[in-house]
This record gives sequence, C-alpha cells and structure tokens, in this order.
Amino acid sequence: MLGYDEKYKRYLTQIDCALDGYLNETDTAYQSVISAMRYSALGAGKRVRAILLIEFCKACGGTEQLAMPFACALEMIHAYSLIHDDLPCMDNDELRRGKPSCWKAFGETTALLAGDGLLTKAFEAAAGSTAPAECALRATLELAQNAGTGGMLGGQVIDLEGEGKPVDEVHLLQMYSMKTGALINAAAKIGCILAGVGEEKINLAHRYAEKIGLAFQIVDDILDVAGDQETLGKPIGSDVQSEKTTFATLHDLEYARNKALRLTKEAREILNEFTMEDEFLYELTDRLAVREN
Ligand code: GRG
Repeated sequence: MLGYDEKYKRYLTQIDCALDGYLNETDTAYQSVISAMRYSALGAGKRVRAILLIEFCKACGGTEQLAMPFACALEMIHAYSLIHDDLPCMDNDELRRGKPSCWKAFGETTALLAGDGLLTKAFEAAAGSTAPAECALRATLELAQNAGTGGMLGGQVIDLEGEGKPVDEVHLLQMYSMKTGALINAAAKIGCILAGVGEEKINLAHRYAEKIGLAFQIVDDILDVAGDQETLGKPIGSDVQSEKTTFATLHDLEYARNKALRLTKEAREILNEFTMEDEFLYELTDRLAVREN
C-alpha cells in the first residue's frame, strides 16, 4: 500500500494527465485561449477538490475512473475562479501559483475568456461521465449549484460588496461557506453521488465538507497575514490592503488556528462513518489545517 506522500503524488500525476486530455485542442484558430486555459489549469495547484471527490467516491465503493471526469470538472471550475478572481476588476493580483497570473501572462481579454472556457469545459467533462445517467445528472446539478449564484459565485459577490464595510462573524462564515466551502462541498457530495450511495452518506459528506471548507478559508486568512509569499505562490497582505474583514482580522491568529483545528477534529470524526481503504483521507484532513500553501 502506498504511503501518504506517494499516494498524493500519484493523484497529482493522474489528475494532471486527465486534465491534459480535456485541454488538448491543438492547432486551432483560437489557440491563444487554449494556451491560457492550459497555463492556469495544468501543472500546479494542490488539487484538494479533485482528490476529495475521488476519495469520497472510493470511500462509498466507487473507483478513480468513475470519479475522474467530475474531479477534473471541479478543478477546471476552481481554475476559472482563480483566473477571474485575479483580474484587475476583482482582486487585481499579479501572482498565482508562483507565476504571473493569467491576465498578467495573456492579457485581460484572453484571461477572461480562458476562465469562461474552463467553466464551459467543466460541463463538457461532466457530460462525458460513465456513471449511471441518474447519478451523473444529480452530480451535474450539484456542480452547477455549488459553482453558481447560490454557491461560489454568490459568495464572491457578497465578499466583494463587503470590502471596506464592517462584517460580523455570522455573515462572514456564511459568505465563506459559499465562496470557498461550496466547491469543497461539491467535491465530497459528488464523490458519494457518483458511487450511487443513499442520502445518509451524502449528508455525512455534506457535514464533513462544511467543516473543512470553513477551516480551509480560515487557514487561507491566516496565511494572508502570516504566510510566506514564496511558499504560498501568491501575494500576502491582500486582505488588509483591500480592507476586507476576515477571520484573522476579527480574531487573533491563535484563536483562528484553534478554530481551524477544532473544525478539523469534528470533520475527522465524521470520516469514521465511511469505510476507507487506508488513512489517506484522515491525514489529508489533518494536513489541510496546518498547510503552508
Ligand atoms: C464570474 C467574473 C466572475 C468571477 C468569478 C467565483 C470567483 C470569481 C471567485 C471565487 C472566489 C475565490 C477565488 C475563493 C477563494 C477560494 C480559495 C481559498 C482558493 C485557493 O484554493 P487552493 O488553496 O488553491 O486550493 P490551489 O492553487 O492549491 O488550487
């Protein structure tokens, strides 16, 4: 059996290879946008959402092959959100994943279209799923709802409109569960849905994801204050610069770290309800709370 690091590396290779397959249009008149899509989607990123989706699918009796089209779809939607989030009209960030952000490398117009291209390509990948039609359809609905206005996109709007205004903790956490939590929620739930399990397991996955989604964004807030730009691969201090209320501005860093650890412990306990082939998902859950990038 593979150890944690080897298994993680194997996932990175498999996901990159599958993504490459979806983004391999060559010699087209629209090559500029394909190049920008590949630039942003391939070769970097922790692939947390894809790996969670595959792991939940396997924990419910499914396979990596069954999970891969949706795992790639989720990563493509995530990559689109990062491209658009970095645009001058949004966060205006020049660095992403340790290299110039998409708009810096390809220009704003191409970057905007590359984001659109990845969002569309995600649904093309989902439509190619080999899961039973009923499962694939429900998984696609989950993908759309979590990426859209009721999920990540809506969360981004609330976040941007809150800049420079006081935000209380209840509203902040609600926004986090949309902006960041929704795609993580989609990952865990879609993994279960594709494997064809019942509502009870899907609800457990939902509860797990709510906790680690929140912990994930709290750690992101901590890293924006106390992280290392080189390790992080993106600028630090951008929340302060844009006068955003974050968990790390509402509380001190120690409180924020403890909150992330508490949520992680609660999420970990939910995993006991699943049948795992190894400890990988437990370890991933723990490591996300102390990540440095
Ligand atoms: C539709 C115009 C338009 C814009 C969409 C929806 C959106 C803009 C942005 C999404 C909001 C966003 C970027 C949330 C942050 C989530 C987050 C913590 C991202 C970092 O995720 P990691 O750490 O990144 O998993 P890697 O690089 O490892 O994949």
